[in-house]
Amino acid sequence: MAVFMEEKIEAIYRQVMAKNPGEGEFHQAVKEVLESLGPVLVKYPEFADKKIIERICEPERQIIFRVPWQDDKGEAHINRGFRVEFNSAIGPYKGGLRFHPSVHLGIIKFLGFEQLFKNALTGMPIGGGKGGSDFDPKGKSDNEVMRFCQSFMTELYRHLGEHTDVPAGDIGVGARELGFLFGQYKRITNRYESGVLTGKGIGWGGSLVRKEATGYGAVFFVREMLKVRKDSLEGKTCVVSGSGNVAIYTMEKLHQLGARVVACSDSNGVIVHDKGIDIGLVKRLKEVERRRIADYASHHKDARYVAGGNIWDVPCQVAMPSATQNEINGKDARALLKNGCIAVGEGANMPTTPEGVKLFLEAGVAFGPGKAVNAGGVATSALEMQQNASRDSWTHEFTERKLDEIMTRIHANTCETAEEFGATGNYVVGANVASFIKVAQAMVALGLI
Ligand code: NDP
Ligand code: 2IT
Repeated sequence: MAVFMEEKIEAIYRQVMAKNPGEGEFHQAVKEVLESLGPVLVKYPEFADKKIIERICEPERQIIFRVPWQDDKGEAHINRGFRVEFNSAIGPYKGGLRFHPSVHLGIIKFLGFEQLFKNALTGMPIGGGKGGSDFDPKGKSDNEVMRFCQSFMTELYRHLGEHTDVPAGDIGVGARELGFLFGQYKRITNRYESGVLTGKGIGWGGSLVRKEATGYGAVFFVREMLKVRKDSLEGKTCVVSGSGNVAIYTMEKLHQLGARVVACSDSNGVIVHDKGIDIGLVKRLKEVERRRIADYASHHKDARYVAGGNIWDVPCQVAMPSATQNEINGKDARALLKNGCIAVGEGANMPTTPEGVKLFLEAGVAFGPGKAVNAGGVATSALEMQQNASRDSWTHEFTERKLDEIMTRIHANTCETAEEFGATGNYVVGANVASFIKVAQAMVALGLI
């Protein structure tokens, strides 16, 4: 029976690859989830009868559109916009927008696929979607970014709505971009529909703690993984890749819990500061001045900048990849293990290659996959939607306590599910199985749609 199910799943995977050519990241994300599902189909044969896996791998709707805009010199540019509305079985489509030159349909589909499972894990009523553009905000003026965002929303607005599809930020989309996007949505629709976007500014419908939530939540998850092993973050040496939204607040919470972060990075290089990264300085350089991490070294003579360096060569006990997909390969995983790494918490989406994941699991380190570890961001987005719906605003303490409870619950759920399905300690299986069952049960209940 089990072997038959594995073969059935293998056939579905081959079909997904054939139907979605050239989308390597999407194939990778699908494969990782499908590999966990054999025992699920044995326990719930109706999921196979009703072709839930085949349906879950096919987005409900995919939107691709032209985004024309003018730069400050009056020259015209054309970018491509995407929104993939993956699954709305348990709530409106929810997920961020990524603006980065590497964006193409396959990237948005992998992110949307991950998102639908992540959102199910949060326990909140949110479906999965993702969007973005190959626009590069780096080096653009505020006015150029505004014109781009206005043009992007001029098409996207017709697909959105607080009960339909609710975007937020991701790489290259932060408070500035969300402001311009919300402004254009409000202007076109003539509605102050706060719940249509999350990650908004505090003065115009945003939630306290949303900015910090992904990073803080990721650290709460790692804290829980270490607790199971009768260990803690106190005194641990940590490395956090990236220096954007997720990385900054990961570093801040690690510091608050008594750990020492010795390195962070951007796509140009790595900063190593054995005394501990000066998080206030990173915030100022990246959030306010929009500078490169290289500039950190001119403020601290005892810090080292390695242009083009590999952050995973910096020895640490806890690694938190928080930049982008496939940033830890097999070689990096081996370097981390050799240097004594005992825990890996994925703040980014799919930052570890399949070979890297295999090595971490075989070595028995505490490995937390992105769809569980970084779910605090979207969970707090759902808390923002709750506040918008009730026209309320909660305190920082209250909201952070809720986030902590959600992350602690996700950890317990993934841990228990792994155990129930014969994979004790394997959070990859726990996260894939727990979230799949939740979405699949809703899809069965809603009929063949
Ligand atoms: P930001 O744009 O704020 O920061 C991204 C950081 O990662 C920057 O330091 C950037 O460096 C680096 N980076 C991005 N792309 C690459 C690349 N191709 N190679 C090397 N470094 C790169 O994004 P976020 O912090 O919001 O997102 C980081 C990760 O976390 C992404 O995987 C995202 O999907 C995930 N995530 C984000 C959530 C959120 O709420 N924001 C929620 C859950 C997950 P540089 O400036 O040089 O490009
Ligand atoms: O990957 C993610 O979970 C996000 N970028 C956040 C999504 C959201 O809707 O808050």
